[in-house]
Amino acid sequence: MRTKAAIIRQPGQEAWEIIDVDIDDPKAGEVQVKLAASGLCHSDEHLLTGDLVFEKYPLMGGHEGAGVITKVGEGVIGLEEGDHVVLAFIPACGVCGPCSEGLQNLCDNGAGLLSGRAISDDGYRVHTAAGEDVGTMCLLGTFAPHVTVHQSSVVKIEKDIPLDKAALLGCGVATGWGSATEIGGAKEGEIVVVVGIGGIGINSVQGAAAAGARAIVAVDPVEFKREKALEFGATHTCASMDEAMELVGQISWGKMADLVLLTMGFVDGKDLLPGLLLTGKGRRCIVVGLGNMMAVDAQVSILDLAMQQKTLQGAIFGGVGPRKQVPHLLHQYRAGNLKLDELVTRTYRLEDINQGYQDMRDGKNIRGVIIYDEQDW
Ligand code: CXF
Ligand code: ZN
Repeated sequence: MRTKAAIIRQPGQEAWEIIDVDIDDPKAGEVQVKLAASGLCHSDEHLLTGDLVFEKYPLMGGHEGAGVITKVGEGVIGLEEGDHVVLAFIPACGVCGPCSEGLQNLCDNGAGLLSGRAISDDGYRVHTAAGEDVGTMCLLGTFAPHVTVHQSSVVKIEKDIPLDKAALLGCGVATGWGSATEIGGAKEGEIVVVVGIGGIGINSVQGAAAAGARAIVAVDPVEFKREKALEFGATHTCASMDEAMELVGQISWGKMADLVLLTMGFVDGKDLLPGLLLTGKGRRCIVVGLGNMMAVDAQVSILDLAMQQKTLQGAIFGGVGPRKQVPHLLHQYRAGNLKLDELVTRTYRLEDINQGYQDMRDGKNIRGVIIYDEQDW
């Protein structure tokens, strides 16, 4: 079928371009989904800046979304037409080594995340524009009202959950919450510092609050984001890591934080040094955000890291597989322990995607969301 999509033709392109795209019917293991919404994550902005470079262009952006299954390919298990689903940026095949060990967020199919290729026998040939293969962001390409995706990327959800909110579980909510609660292991009574309050950091704040942290210090240069963090459970705010250094020193009586989460939209190698200095002896500093994909330099005091027995760790999708974490978080939403409605600052039509990204750059959004409706389908 023919649909439209926001794509870029090359890394470093200034703006998203809306073009017509033809979508194949689902082949074995795939489903076609009519999307209700897609979140605007900072990682798609990395495509524009060229900090993330894929193998295949043109490339459809978008890697968190939710919608309704419209077609089902052969051999698909546990999904049928009419099912409501979240599209998660991490695939989980269920049978590879990491999946079998319960590490679904590290599924071997994730190897293709940054390729643009689809998980199918013939690679790219799922979406085409004027006969030419089109790649997809993280096996999804949710900046389109219809997509054909592999079942590994699809999580069935209950039908009473509003799809425009469920969409956020495909990346930001699961990543932010799990990085605090699972990878970071935030516990009752701890001091947690979250650096960067966007669609991921804000969910680390609410995860840390749910875990019972006694102090949650939200660090962001943008005042609006600091105020939002307070609504999501932060107890203190600072404009910079330098400022946080003094505050965390005071509230911890010099012991510093139990957990530091680097959730900025762009993490620079130089950010590790202050991140680790904010981290207490024997405590944990987690890198959640991305920087330039080729960057290898980082500033770390080896002496401090070794002598103070600190842990420096990465995190992907909050450390939990999407088929476990998405339903879990939706139960938390129903129980009133997870704010989703309040995460959405502004909504946009696909045609206004560049405004959405400008608002992100201007610090106006916690999460901007593209909404699809009859006009798009
Ligand atoms: C990223 C992880 C690397 C691929 C793009 C998505 N995660 C969150 O935005
Ligand atoms: Zn994302």
